[in-house]
Amino acid sequence: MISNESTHMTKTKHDWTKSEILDIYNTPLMELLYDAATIHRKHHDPNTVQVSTLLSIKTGGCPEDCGYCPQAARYHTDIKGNDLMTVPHVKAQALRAKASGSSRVCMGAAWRNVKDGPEFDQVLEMVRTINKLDMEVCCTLGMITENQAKRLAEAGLYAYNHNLDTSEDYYKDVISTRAFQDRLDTIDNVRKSNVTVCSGGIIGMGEALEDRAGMLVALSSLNPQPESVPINALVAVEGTPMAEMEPISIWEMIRMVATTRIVMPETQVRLSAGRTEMSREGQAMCFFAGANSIFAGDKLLTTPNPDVGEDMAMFKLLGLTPQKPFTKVSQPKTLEASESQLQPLGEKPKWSRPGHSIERNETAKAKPKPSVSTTDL
Ligand code: SAM
Ligand code: DTB
Ligand code: SF4
Repeated sequence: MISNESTHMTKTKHDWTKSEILDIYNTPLMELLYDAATIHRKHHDPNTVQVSTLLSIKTGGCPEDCGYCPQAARYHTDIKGNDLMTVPHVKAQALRAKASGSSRVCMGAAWRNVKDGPEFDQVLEMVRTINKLDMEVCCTLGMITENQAKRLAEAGLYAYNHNLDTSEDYYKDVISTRAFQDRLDTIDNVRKSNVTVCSGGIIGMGEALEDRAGMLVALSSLNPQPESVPINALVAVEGTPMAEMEPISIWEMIRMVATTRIVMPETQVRLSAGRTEMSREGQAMCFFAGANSIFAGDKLLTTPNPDVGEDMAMFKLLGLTPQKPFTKVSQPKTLEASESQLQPLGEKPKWSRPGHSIERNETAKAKPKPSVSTTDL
């Protein structure tokens, strides 16, 4: 049982311990749901869900070794890569997303980090274009410096997504090409601008419950806590090191959402990747447990997501309404490139490259790409 003191607390707590979080996660389900729903109602309208559309503006060919990711060049997946999208293409996609009820466009690029130059300038123009459509704009472009975060802010960026992914301990078993601290540093750089922070992680990568709790310790200790926390279920993609992972059960997702809601009462908790495997009943329990955001559209970045019509039918059934843009934080102003106060610094930040060996990642890298059999032709 969560004490009354914490259930009715108004001041956000930043010093949750792993054992406190594990106790919450393992609370008998009916009590956990009741506690999470009570906290949810104190801070949010329980009938409103924020809807974001993902857009992969640069797909595949990434130099990193994230063990879950189909876009890492070193693994042999079926992803069709593409160069950076044009601004008119992005605008057309954003208009489609707006017409289908999304309040936010989240643009993802398969980059390790942002480099100053024409491609980043093009992304800044995408941000200006979408903000002028009166939609919230989010980017997830890998690691960024303070100057780059501030330039995105000037262009009108609403949120920057950079996930911690898992606990600091388990992180070493997932990625070797950058360290957990680099992620914290990027979040810190975003915080130095007035862009909101979106950071969460993935469950179902073979981590222990302690790792799920450890990730929530790290996220909830950020001050301020992230405005948005995506909880993804691993999408196990053929060719990645995690292709054979056992899928999580819906109960694990419900518990993870409820625990996130309790330790981060004000954040928007996003029921992210993995919804194609969830029933409407399962998703309804996640919304009851405090999830109040989803990705809509039939594709995440490279993998399938439920059809938007099906999602809207689910909303109708549950009496849920899509959240209007800029409900939580007001719309940023867009400065045109010609009015910018900030110059590209051409920095060469010292992001780390731990480079230790992760057996699962090495094995997936060494596997030959499955050749197309002649009988398939
Ligand atoms: N390259 C940038 C980066 O890594 O920060 C941005 C894009 S990256 C695809 C954004 C996030 O998507 C990752 O941090 C991870 O949490 C999530 N993600 C990637 N592949 C996934 C998968 N197979 N299942 C679930 N989530 C995934
Ligand atoms: C997040 O936490 N999940 C989204 C978004 N932020 C960028 C990405 C999910 C990607 C799932 C695998 C894919 O479609 O490639
Ligand atoms: Fe690259 Fe991002 Fe995928 Fe990692 S998660 S391999 S950085 S696209």
